Amino acid sequence: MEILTIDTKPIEGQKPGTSGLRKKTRTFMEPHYLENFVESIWTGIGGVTSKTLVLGGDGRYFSPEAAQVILRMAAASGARRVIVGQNALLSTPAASNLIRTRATDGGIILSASHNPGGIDEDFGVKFNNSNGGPAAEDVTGRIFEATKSIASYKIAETQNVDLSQPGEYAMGDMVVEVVDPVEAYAQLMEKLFDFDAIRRLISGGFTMRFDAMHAVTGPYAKAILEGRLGAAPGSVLNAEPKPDFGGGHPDPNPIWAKELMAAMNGDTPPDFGAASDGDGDRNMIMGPGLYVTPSDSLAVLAANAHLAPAYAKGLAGVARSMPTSRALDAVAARKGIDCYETPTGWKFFGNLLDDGRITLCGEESAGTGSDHVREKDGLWAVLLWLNILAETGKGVVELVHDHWAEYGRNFYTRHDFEGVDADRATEMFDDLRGRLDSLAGQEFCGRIVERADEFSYEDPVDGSVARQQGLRVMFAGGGRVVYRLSGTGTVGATLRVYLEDVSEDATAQDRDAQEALSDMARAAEEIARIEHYTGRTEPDVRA
Ligand code: VG1
Ligand code: CO
Repeated sequence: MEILTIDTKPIEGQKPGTSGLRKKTRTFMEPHYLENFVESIWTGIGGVTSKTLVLGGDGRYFSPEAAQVILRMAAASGARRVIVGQNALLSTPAASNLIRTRATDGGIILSASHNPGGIDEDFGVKFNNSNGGPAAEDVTGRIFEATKSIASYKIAETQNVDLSQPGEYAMGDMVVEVVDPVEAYAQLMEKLFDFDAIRRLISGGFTMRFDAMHAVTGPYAKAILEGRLGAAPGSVLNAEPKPDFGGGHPDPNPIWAKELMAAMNGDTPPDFGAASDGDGDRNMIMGPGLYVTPSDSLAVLAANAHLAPAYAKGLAGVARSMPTSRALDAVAARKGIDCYETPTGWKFFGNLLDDGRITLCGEESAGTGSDHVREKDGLWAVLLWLNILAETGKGVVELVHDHWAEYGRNFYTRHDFEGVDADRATEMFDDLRGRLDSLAGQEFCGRIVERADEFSYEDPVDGSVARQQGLRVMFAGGGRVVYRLSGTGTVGATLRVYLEDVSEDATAQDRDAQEALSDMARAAEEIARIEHYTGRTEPDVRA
């Protein structure tokens, strides 16, 4: 095996965002683009010599080729072993689990998550630490610095490794270990939850539909829901992972999970509906005729997690990303446990989980997880829901309505304005940032602003500080508007406007969230002048 040293030059824009580096697939396919970034990862983590890594991803277009490049670069730089999911497939939580249980030095995940796949769509590369979680900001910062000064990279000249069969293969001195992507993950789930109780629920006639959206969770859901738990064959839809996700957005929300929405809102809906995203870390939960917002789902899970064996002792604490609704805070207050508020992105939960401060955490963007891995975990959330339904004997709708009756209801929605002009979006933020201090006391659409600020976060474990994590406007009476720019998009800028209002009105249960938040949406427009800066009057997505 010959090791080549290839001369290269820095490529602009290789700055990891909310969750790794995401770009158009064609950008990743340009000469040296992937190689520069991978070599910079090696630099950012202090080299890979003698290290063991995990490698896998959501199977999107260009993944097989990228996996071979990464293997050849790992071998060239002296890695000891790389554990790869069969056909380079691993869901993000399964990768996190392998990184942890095999005591490795970290891993590389090939995914752009919920973004579409294909040669004209998106690709992504993310490095996770030895704790199984996304690299923290100091590491991504070092990786980015390395991309700006790279002059060469090392790559082995050798045959591709056959990744289609489990087994061990040699690449020079490095071992490539190809593993079944599902097995270890399924075993972990079986340890956390009461599979017998869920099996009894299902054999008693409880029906479900899980939409894998042609993405990575298909094989996991088939093996666990249909295989181990006995859900009827065909309960898992779109179960075969495809490089272009069947041409859809593998994003589990009411807009993109159309088939599931139709089934759950139809005449004979199953008892439970769920979906996951491209890389299997997000979840969407539905009951007959009811979409459970991710923020509500997080709160319901926190309130009831003790019904599952893994959490029977209770939760050490909980956390949510700042824009996530404060429904979780009400549960934490009742339980007398800490509730942390972190910036958007799973990397900020890592220290809290490692330090034992929290057991459960989540984001409004359909991510929920616990200390079992260091990523959000779509199927885990589905199984925890099923475990809770089995224990309580309640249906989804009843459980959610009971929750609102007990804790109050937080109306919540996120409005996304996609592909807006990045410079104009920055101007909008600069303008609003400059006016934050003057907003208190002003009235917008009948609401009085109590306080407004820009969120920054000091990590209580290592003291690191993350600034400029979203502009917040808090109203008297508990309403809130948050503005953020996405760090995962690949075209222009995506403006996210998060709207929340609190209701203690028990009759609010049937109220539509969009309608309940319509004056908040108008206030959000008035405060930030969204139309003036972006030209948009309507969001592209109301999640
Ligand atoms: C989005 C979500 C964020 C999530 C991130 C990665 O980030 O808002 O909550 O952690 O995607 O999720 P942004 O910066 O676009 O708002 V995934 O499923 O892409 O790994
Ligand atoms: Co994802």
